[in-house]
Amino acid sequence: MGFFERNRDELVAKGIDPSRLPPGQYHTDRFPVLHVGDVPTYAPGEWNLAVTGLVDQPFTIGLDELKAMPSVTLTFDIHCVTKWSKFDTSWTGVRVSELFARAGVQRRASHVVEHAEFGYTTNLPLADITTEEAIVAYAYEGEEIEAIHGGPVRIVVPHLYFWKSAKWVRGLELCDSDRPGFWERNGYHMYGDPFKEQRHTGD
Ligand SMILES: Nc1nc2c(c(=O)[nH]1)N[C@H]1C(S)=C(S)[C@@H](COP(=O)(O)O)O[C@H]1N2
Ligand SMILES: [Mo]
Repeated sequence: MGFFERNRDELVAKGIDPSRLPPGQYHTDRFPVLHVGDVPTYAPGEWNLAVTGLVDQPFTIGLDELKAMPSVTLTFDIHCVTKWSKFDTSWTGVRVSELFARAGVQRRASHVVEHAEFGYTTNLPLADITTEEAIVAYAYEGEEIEAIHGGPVRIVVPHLYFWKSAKWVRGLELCDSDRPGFWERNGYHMYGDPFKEQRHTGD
């Protein structure tokens, strides 16, 4: 029996529904760290997030103001395209839809580009970043997010591969077309549904 089958059997043995594991993935209890480039550090008060593009009122929000907004704590399974999945991760933050409501999304906006530190970007349809589960997260398991995992603030969009969840997010740009981000220009899928194994362009 191969690694992936054994890994799936482990889930069953633990009483966890194996259908939570997308095809071609294995589960791990570890929390791997994955990114290109450096981990940024911020002086207190330095981090902020800009909501721009096809909105009526573009704005920039700091960390204190973000934390003062209505928050949710939600538990998700996350799936990285490099084949690890981690179950029951808990994140606290503000729904992206709350931020967009404040900005007033224009009718022709159809997609969003997440802009992160050092030029990392990723794209997704507006509908996918405005679900009940898509959040601008500032806590992981009740604690501040560690810098290596995207702290102080990252996006979490759990239903897509985890590269769609920008760490160190600094901007959300509303667009009227689907513009490929960093990995999408480098061969990854424009949408990235883990249950359809949309890893690469053309999958
Ligand atoms: N800014 C930024 N965000 C990023 C990445 C990156 O390289 N830079 N990598 C993505 C990928 S491929 C994954 S799997 C997750 C990894 O998050 P983690 O390191 O907290 O596990 O971050 C995503 N967000
Ligand atoms: Mo990833």
